[in-house]
Amino acid sequence: THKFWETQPVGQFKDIGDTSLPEGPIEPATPLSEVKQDPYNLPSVYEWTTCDMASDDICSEVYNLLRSNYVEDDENMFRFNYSKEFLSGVPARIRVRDEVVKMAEINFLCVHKKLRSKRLAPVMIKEVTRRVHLENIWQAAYTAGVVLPTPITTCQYWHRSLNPKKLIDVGFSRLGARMTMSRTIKLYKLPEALVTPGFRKMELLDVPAVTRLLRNYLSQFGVATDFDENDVEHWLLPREDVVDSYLVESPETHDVTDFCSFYTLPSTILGNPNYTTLKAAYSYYNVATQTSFLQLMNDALIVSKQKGFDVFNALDVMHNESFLKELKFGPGDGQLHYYLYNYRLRSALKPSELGLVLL
Ligand code: NHW
Ligand code: EN5
Repeated sequence: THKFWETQPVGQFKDIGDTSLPEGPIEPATPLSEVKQDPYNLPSVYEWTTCDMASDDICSEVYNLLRSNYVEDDENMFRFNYSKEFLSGVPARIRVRDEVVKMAEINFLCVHKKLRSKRLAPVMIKEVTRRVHLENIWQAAYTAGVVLPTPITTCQYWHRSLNPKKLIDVGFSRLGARMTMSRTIKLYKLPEALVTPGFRKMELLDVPAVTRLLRNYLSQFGVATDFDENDVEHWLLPREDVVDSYLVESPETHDVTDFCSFYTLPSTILGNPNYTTLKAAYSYYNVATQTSFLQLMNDALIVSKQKGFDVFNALDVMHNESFLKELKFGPGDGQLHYYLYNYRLRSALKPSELGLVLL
């Protein structure tokens, strides 16, 4: 049972399959004057602080909390180590079917390891909900590795080894049956040179063309980000050690025909004497119209290998299934569940019907 989540405006397990329930907001918006004006009570000795992420000292405190206490894999071998650039919150527009909804993207919920299982998380979630309501936003999107009431879809993580020797040394992957290290290294070897003519890094002047390409691509998915040019500039313009974006500019017409991107999310390797950091690239948004998806993503693998990533990760969202197996990705031991707060879908989506990637 879910004593907290049962009280929240989210799809409930008991309602799965009940097609009489309407699609859309579960609770209506209320006048802002009716939103609770003061913060929720915390157990004594605790107090709320609003983190000014523009302050280097405060940003470092948040970064250090997460570096030591944020998400680990099920065997506690790796812990996400998001860089400071990721630690800001911005509103988003997410389209559900034909409706574009203003939402908060909730991320980086974290309770210090020593303060776990004291029901602090429900208070934090209620407080962030209250603060989002005061911004006149009534829906949210979030992902988690745990099952909560109730996923709009459940995605599988896939992993493409770029540096198989290190991945095996640190326990991220294992030597396959009847495989030697040298055969494994050969299996995952990538060419030095890129394949696609006109493949280049995205630049500021590409924002309008990339926005058009992405908006057109994302329009086919049941739930998707509604990107405008400002969003594309913020989320997709290349930033060293944060996000990498590449596109294909037709050598003849100079049209931007294809796009691929990935973000940088290292993990701390816990308790290994030889290595401290696993450098991982995560597939972000990709669009192929003139180049085959396979060739486009193969070029993305080549550049990520050149940039020193150990592994390239992807979810089975959008059309990613079409390249995962052929490009030698293998399924991981983790899943990612997607959720909406205060918005009911009539039925769950397939991962391939989802056009949304949260960092
Ligand atoms: S998912 C990553 C979340 N963070 C981590 O996993 C870091 C390591 N773990 C921790 O820090 C990305 C703690 O274990 C946390 C729970 C804090 C996770 N989402 O305090 P208690 C995100 O950041 C429920 C939601 O005793 P704890 C997305 C759990 O089911 N709920 O546990 C965040 C139970 O409720 P139940 C989660 O271990 C989205 C209750 O918390 C959860 O000390 C947030 C237990 O609380 C999770 N990941 O702390 C929701 N994990 O009903 C946003 C556990 O089952 C909603 N729980 O009894 C939208 C808000 C905005 C709306 C605006 C309109
Ligand atoms: C919110 N934005 O479990 C995120 N990762 O598979 C919060 N496994 O890396 C939610 N256990 O399978 C995050 N190697 C939920 C995910 C939490 C982190 C997590 C998984 C995803 C992961 C790795 C390492 C497992 C270590 C032991 C994994 C196998 C790789 C292998 C490579 C060769 C081909 C087959 C697969």
